[in-house]
Amino acid sequence: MNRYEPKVIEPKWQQIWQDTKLHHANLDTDKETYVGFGMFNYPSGAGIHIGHAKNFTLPDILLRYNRMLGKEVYSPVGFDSFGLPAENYAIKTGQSPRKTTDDAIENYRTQYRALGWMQDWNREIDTSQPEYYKWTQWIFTKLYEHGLAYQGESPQWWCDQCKTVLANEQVVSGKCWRHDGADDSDVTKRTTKQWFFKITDEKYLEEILQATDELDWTPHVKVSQKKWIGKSTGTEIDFEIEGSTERLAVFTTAHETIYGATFMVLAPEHELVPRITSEQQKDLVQSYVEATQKKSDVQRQASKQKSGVFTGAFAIHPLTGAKLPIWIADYVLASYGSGAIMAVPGQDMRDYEFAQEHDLEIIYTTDRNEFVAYADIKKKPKSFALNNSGEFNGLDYVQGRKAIMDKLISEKRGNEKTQYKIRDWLISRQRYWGAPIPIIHCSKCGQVPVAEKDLPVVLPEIENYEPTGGMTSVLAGVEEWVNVDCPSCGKPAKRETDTMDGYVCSSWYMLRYLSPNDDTQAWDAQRAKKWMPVDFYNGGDHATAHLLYARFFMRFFYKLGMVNTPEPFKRMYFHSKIMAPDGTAFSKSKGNGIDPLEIINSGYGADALRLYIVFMAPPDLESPWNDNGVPGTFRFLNRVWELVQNYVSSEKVAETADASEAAILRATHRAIQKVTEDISSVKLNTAVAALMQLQKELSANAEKHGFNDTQSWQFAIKSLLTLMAPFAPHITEELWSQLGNHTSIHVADWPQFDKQYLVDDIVTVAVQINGKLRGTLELAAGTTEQDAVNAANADPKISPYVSAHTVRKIIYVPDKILNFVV
Ligand code: ANZ
Ligand code: ZN
Ligand code: ZN
Repeated sequence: MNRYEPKVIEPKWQQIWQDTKLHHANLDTDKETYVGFGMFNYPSGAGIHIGHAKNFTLPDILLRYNRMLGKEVYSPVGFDSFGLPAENYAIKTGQSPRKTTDDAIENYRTQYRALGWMQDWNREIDTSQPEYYKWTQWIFTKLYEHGLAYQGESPQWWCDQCKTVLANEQVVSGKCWRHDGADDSDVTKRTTKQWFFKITDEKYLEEILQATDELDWTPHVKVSQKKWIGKSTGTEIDFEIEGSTERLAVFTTAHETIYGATFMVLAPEHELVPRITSEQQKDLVQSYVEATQKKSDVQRQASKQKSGVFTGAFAIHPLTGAKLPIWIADYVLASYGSGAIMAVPGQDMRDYEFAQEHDLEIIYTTDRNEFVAYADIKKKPKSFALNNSGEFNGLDYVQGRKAIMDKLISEKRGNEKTQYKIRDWLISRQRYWGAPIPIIHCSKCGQVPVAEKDLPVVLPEIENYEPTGGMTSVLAGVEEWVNVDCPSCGKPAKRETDTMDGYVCSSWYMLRYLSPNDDTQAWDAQRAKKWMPVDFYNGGDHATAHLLYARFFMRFFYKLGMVNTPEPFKRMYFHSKIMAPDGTAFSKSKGNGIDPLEIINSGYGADALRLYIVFMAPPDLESPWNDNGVPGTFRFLNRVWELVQNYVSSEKVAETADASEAAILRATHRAIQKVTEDISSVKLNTAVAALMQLQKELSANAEKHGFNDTQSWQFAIKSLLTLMAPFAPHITEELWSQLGNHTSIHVADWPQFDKQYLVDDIVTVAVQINGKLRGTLELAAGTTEQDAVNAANADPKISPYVSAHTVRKIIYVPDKILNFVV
C-alpha cells in the first residue's frame, strides 16, 4: 500500500489544477453564480501567518462546496499594496516600494498556492499597479463630479513619525496606530487642507443605516457599523448670550431636563470662544485651548478629572431667564453636535462631576431630589415626575418631554435635530506610496479634475522617498511631474501632490475582480449584475471603516446605475482570531507566530492544516493554537487514506447485502446531512467532526466484515471523499483518481442524503391488552400503526394474547404504546 505523502501529492495536484485551469471561472456564465473571498491582504515582508490562513480557508471551503452544488464559482485573489509600511521600508533600505511590494507579493503567491486555495490566478489584482489605480482615480473624478469629493480645511491628527495626517480611526488612545508604543509621542492637531469624501451626505448615510439591519452579516459587525454612524435624534436649543447678539446653539437628547441647566460648556475650539471671552479670562482661556489641542478625543472624554475654564460670559436660560455662566472644557467635543452643551449636573454625570469640581450650582429635576442619571430615568420615564421645572412640575417624564418640546417649539427656541457621530471620510495623505489624487490646480480655473483619457496619473519613480516633514508629500518636489498645463485653459498649473489613503483602493476591489484585465472600463456592468453582491465575504476584524466605505462606494455606483444592487456584500462573516497556545495574542515581539508554510513543509501538508484550522473551534470563537492539533488531523487523513486504499485493493465479497450494509448506509446518509447543513451555516468544526465519525464507522465496519461489492460501499466511499473535498482538496483528489475517476472530484456532484436512512432510532413500544402490559416491541421510530400491529402479531410472546380474543379497537400512540381493546 502507498503511504500518504502530502509532500508528493499536494504540489502534484496544484500543478494539475493550474494546468487544467480548474479554478478559472467563466465570468460570463449563464449558470447560478457564487463568489466569495476573505478580505484581501496587504503584502508585507513578513508573509502570511496562521490568521491569514483562516481568513482564506473559510471561504475556500464554501466556494468548493458551492461548486459541487453545480454553481459557477469564482475565487478571486488580489493584493492591497499601497500604504505606509512599504514606503517606510523603502526609506530605511533605499529600495523602491515597487520592488519591495513585488517581492512580497511573489512570496504571498507561493504561500497562497501551498494552502491549496482555489484562487483564480489569471485574474490577480494589485491595487498599486497603474492598471488598477487608474480606475481608483476615475472613481475619484466621478465622486468629484457629483459633489462628493471636496477639499476642506480642518484640524487633523498629525503623526510626527509618519509625517502625515491620520484619519480618526487611525488614532488609538491618543497615539498613531503605527506608533502606539510607550516611547512614541502623542499625535497632535494641525490645521491643513485635506481631501474628503462626503460620506455624511444624508442621502447616503440614512440609506446605509437603514439597510444595515437587513444584511446577513455577523450581528456584532452590524452593530459596529451602526455605532460608527452614531445616529442620535435630539433637540437643538438656542441660548442668548448676555450683552451680545450672538446665539449659542446646543444639542441635547434630554431637553426635558432644561430647568436643571445651570451652566453652559463649550468645546475649547468652539468658534464663539474668542468672541465672548472676557478680557480678564483671556489668558487662562488661551492656555487651556492650547493644552486641549494636544489631547485626543478619547483622552478628553476618558479623563476622570473634569478640567475647564470660565470664559467670563453668561447665557440666558430661554425658559427662566436665569444667568448661566459659560465655561469651556475638553470633555465637550468640537466635532459633535454644535460643539456646545447645556450642562445639567442633576442628571448628567459628567456635568455633575464638573459642577463639583468647579463649585457650580446643581438643580435636581426629578421628584427624588437627588442625582439620578438620565439613562436611568429613560428606563422608566413614567415613574419619575418633573421637579424644579416651573409650570411643568408634577408631569411625568413622558408627558414632560412632550410638553417642554411643544413650548420650546412654540417659542421658537428649539427644534428637533438629528446628529451623526461619523465625519466625512478623510482620504488625502502627504505620502508617496499611494494613488495620486487626479486634480490639477490652476490659478485661473481652480481645481480641474484630470479627464478620463489622461488617466492614470502615474506615480513618478523617484530616488528619495523621505517625506519633507512639511505639509506636502515628496511629490511636490518632482518638478517635471508637478508642473503641467491646465487642461482647461492651457496655462501653467500644478498637480495635486497628495495621494489617496489605502481605504480608497480597497473600497471597490470586489468590482474590479470581475474585470481585472479590462483597460477600457473599471468593471463590466453585465458581470456586476450577474455576480454582485459578493455571496460570502470573510474577515477577522470588524473592519468597520472598510465595510462602511465599500458600502458608500457601492451605493454611489448604484445611484449612477453602474451596478444593480446597492450593497457590496450579501453575507459578511466575522471569524475570530487564532490565539497563541497560552491564550494570548500572537505577537511579533514574542516571536511566537506560526508560519503556515513551516507546518506544510514539515510533512503534515496543507490538508491537515486546513482541517485543523476549522476543526479547532467554531470559526467565530477565539481559540488557542494547539501544537497537537495538526498531527491529529494528519492521523485522521492517514486513516482515510488507509480505508480507501484497502477498499481499492481488497477482494470484494460479491454477495448480497447483510446487516452491516444498513449500518454503512445509515452512517453515510447521516454524515451527508450533517456536513451539508454545517457548511451552509459555517459550523465547520462540527462538519469535520461528522467526517471523522463517518470514517470511524466505515473503518470499523470494514474491519469486521470486509468490503462487499455492493452499491452501498461504493456510495459510502464516494460520499466520504466528496464530503471531505472542500476541506482537504488534495488527498481527496488523489484518492478519487485512485478509484478510477478521470475528472476532478472538485467538480463532482455533492452527495444527496435520503431521509429514510436518517430515522434509525429504535424505540421501545409497550404492548397492552385492555390496558395491561403484555410485552414490548423494539421498533424503528415512526413505525406506522399497521406495521406495529404486524410486528405484535409476529411476536411469539405477544401474539397468543392477541389471537385468543376478538380485537374491537386498537389505540396506538406512535413510538410509545400499542393497546388492543378486546
Ligand atoms: C443635556 C443633557 C442632560 C444631556 C442629561 C444628557 C443627559 P448622544 O446620545 O451621544 O447624542 N453632548 C452634546 N454635544 C456634545 C459634545 N459636542 N461633546 C460632548 N457631549 C455632548 O448624546 C447627546 C448628549 O451628549 C447631549 O444631551 C449632551 O448632553 C451631550 F441629563 O444635554 B445632553
Ligand atoms: Zn505614525
Ligand atoms: Zn486653467
